[in-house]
Amino acid sequence: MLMIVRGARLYAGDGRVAPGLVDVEVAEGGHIARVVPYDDQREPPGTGTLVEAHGALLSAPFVEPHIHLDTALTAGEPRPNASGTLWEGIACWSERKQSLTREDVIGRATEVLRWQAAQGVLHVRTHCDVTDDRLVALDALAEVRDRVRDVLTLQIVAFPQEGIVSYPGGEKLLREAIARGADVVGAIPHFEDTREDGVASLNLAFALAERHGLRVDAHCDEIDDEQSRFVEVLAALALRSGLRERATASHTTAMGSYNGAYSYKLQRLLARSGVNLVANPFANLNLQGRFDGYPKRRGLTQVKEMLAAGVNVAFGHDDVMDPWNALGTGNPLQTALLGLYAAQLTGADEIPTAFAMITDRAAAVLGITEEYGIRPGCPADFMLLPAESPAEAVRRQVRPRYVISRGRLLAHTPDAPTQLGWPGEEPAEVDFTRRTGQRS
Ligand code: 17E
Ligand code: FE2
Repeated sequence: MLMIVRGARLYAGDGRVAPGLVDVEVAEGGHIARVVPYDDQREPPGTGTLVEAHGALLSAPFVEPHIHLDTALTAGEPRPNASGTLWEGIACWSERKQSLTREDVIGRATEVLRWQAAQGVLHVRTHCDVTDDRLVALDALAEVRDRVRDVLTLQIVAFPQEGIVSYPGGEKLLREAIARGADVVGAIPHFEDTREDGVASLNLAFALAERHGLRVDAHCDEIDDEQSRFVEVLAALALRSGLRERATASHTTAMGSYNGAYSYKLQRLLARSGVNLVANPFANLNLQGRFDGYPKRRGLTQVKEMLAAGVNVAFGHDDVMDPWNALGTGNPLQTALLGLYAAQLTGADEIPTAFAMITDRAAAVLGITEEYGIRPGCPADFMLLPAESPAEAVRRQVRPRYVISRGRLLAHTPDAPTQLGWPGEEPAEVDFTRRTGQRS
């Protein structure tokens, strides 16, 4: 045995926790051998690392379904995004793109992946701008993907930031990016010059994905225009091509402006099509509503409604210190907390769903459901969170105590208790898990 974790609470997916405590045994090869009920009388196996969980929450790792590693850590270069719009962000990036080098991209992307791995993220889908004649970022990220292969999985989306049809040479660059090893085909229909160009760009993206056996993930309707309706085109193409849950619509913020009658039609279509949605609350609370007076729109997709309609929805971080968000840490628990407030997923039964949206629901976006989870035969990728439930992990924004990748300890964050010298009391450790009224 390589490792045995004793006495953990098991996150069972879909926001739920399995009853009782479990022991998880990791075989020499780095995969999960057994998951059995915890028995404090049982002798631990003589070999392997013994981890006493003391009831901590054991979960498959966080999954980042949407980030831009090529643009990360470039905020303010060559100038800040003063208006805070998506459009000025794209303009700033277009300038910064001119000075990209392989080392520059590898350095920044690797740094953010280190942050994410330390915070329990072991599966990442990054978008990569391919509207660049040299495809510098694409080649660099492909190199990063190879370098990190033994600890985390990285999917690269060929993302045509400045368009496929409207950008000169856009289609050729997209094809070239696929030839050079992109995993997923991207698009940005709302940024194309005309509605027809937008539709044509989606047709192209799906045709390429079908031909090369790839997935599709489009930045789609990221605009406060209630007439931006490319998500229906994407869903129809997903249905007719058979790509279905292999297709994802990211952002879809225009949905926050659709009328009730159209929203109903769309909920039905999206559910039938099997497509995934990814909401990025940091970016879109920041970027949307910038052309509104008051009342000012929130610029988020219909998270609650689409979940209720049976659509898979996940939360992504999108940016870490780049032209679209000057902040960002890559920590999915922050994404989940912000997202659940933005989408008003604040009911007691909805808060655990926000945890699912950064774990199993995000894994479904990446299409890694077979190898993702705490089951015999799965790679031993997991984390131990110092929390009794998914809702507690989100509420207290805990850092994983241990991050295990392929049965190997990847990151360790010791608990850091706070001592409080409250008037009239001896200095004592603060228990942030205490419910109101429990103090004697
Ligand atoms: N590019 C884009 O089109 N939209 C975004 N939210 C980001 C980059 C981050
Ligand atoms: Fe994005």
